This record gives sequence, structure tokens and C-alpha cells, in this order.
Amino acid sequence: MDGKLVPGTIPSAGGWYLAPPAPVVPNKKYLAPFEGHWHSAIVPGTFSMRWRPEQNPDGVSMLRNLGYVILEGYFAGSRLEQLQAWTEALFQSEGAEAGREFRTEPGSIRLANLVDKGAVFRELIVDETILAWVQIVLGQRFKLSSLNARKALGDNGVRQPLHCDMGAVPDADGYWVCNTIWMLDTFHQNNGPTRIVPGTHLSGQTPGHEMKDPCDVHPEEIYLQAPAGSVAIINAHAWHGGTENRVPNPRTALHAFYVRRDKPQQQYQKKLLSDDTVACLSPEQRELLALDDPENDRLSANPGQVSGFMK
Ligand SMILES: O=C(O)CCC(=O)C(=O)O
Repeated sequence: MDGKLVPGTIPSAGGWYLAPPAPVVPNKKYLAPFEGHWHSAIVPGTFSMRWRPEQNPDGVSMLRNLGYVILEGYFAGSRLEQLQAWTEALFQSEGAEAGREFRTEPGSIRLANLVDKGAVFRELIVDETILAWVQIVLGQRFKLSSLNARKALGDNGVRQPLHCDMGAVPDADGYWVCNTIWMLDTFHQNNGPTRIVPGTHLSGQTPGHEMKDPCDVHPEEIYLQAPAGSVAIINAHAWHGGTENRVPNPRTALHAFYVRRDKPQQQYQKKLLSDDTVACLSPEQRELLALDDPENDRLSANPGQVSGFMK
């Protein structure tokens, strides 16, 4: 990183892509035609060699039009192994307390406040390539909202309702929530992959507007399926949710969730981080966590933010 930090911008995203505010088309019927990738969650071809959005016009179109893109195998190898090991060790050590800083959920266990729980997680939140994708959704001014893990337990018999994170619909300035799902296990049809209804970020609505029961199967939902080590970037206004895990093995993912700078964090990082953690943060991490941002103090200090479905 070089140059001066401009408050509220994310230098590592490179500034190559000065995204205009995303167009909001209220009530536009979702699933507008899009170059034939409807049944594949993964951009076909040699996508794995082209991580950066500026090298991937198809991926950028997919994120803009369908509301998600998957970087297949993005952190496979030793980084995956390290994240798996740290995450599993935390699940073991926190035991029944796991995730209680945030919320608990039947059929799944969570870890919350991961920025405070390992350098490997602190690096993840400032991953340059992932931030460049997030910037496509949120524009230049955004911050981390939360970093959690979610493990859908084996044969759990429950699915999440479709939801938008934080119950968010786009406002006059466009999109304001973007989630990145770091797959620590392979996501396949039967082990509780995330489902998403492509294009619903364009609808200006939450699932409750259309569905009597957002737990139902939506006729146009698809499953995000990819090998362990892949990252899904999702416009979190798109209707999505975890599905039932029908196999004995659990399915674990990290959720690095970002929010536009003028909105509250889901978890107020400044309050959650220990002094030791704060002491070792880089300027860029401080900026992304909004530690020196009075506007964020005003917006986020008030507890009680919701996930979008866990009221
Ligand atoms: O873990 C998943 O598959 C998605 C979870 C999700 O959308 C949530 O917890 O808000």
C-alpha cells in the first residue's frame, strides 16, 4: 500500500474501478436474460486464472445482473488449510459459547467477532482482490460489517428463510450490503449450500413481499456449488439463505460481510476488539474496521442490528 489514506476509501481495492452507484430498478422483474449462465453457479472456462474483476467482464456482468459470482478455488491450498484449522480450533475451544456475541440458530453453529480471533482472519478482510469485487457492489466507501463463521450441522433438517442481509433494500444511493462467502468445505447440492434467487437484488424488495413463507423453495432459486477454497461474492440485497444439510458431515463457511460507509455495522467492531488486537492492526485494517470514524460510532454503537432473518 502506498500513498496517503483517504478517509473512507479502501486503498487496496486499487481504485481501478470507480463504480457508479448501482442503478436501482424498483420492482423490475428479476431474471432478466443474461448470457446463458442460468444453471451454472460458476463462470465456465478458465475463470480460475482470472481472479481480478478487471480481467473478468463476464464475472462483473454476473455480479451486476444476477447478484453473485464465484471465484472457484480462490484460496485453495495452504491458506484454505490454515483457515480450516483455525476455524475448527475455535469451534472446539468456544464449545457451547460459540457465536453468542451475535446470535444462535437451530441446526447451525456460528463463530462471531473473528477479527479479534486470529491474524489469518484479519488478513482475509483486506484481501485486495475480494475488496475489488465488493467495490463493484458498494462503490468506493465501505467498511467491514462483521466477520463470522457458520457451520451447517450434518443432517440438520432446517433451512434458513430466504432473506436480504440486515433486511436491506437498496436506497436512493444504491446498494449497501455485500457478503463474501469463503467456502471452507465444498458446497454441493446435498450439504446445505447457500441458495440464491438470481436477479432479486434488482427487485427493490425483500422475499416477504412475494413469498408467503420465505422458507419455501423459490421456483427460481439456485444453489451456490463450488469446491472448498472458493469465494462467492453476493450482492446481499439478492434473496439468499442456507439450505438443509442432508449428509452427516457439516458444511462450514466464513462470512466477511461489508456495508456502505453511511450505514451501521452489523457488529460494532470498535467495541468488540481487544486492545491487543487493535495494537497490531495495519492502517488499512483500522480504516476498513472504521475504528477512527465518528460517523460509524454514531451509527453502530446502538446494539440490536439483525442478520436479516434472525429477529
Ligand atoms: O451459510 C450460508 O449458506 C448462508 C448463511 C446466511 O445467509 C446467513 O446466515 O445470513
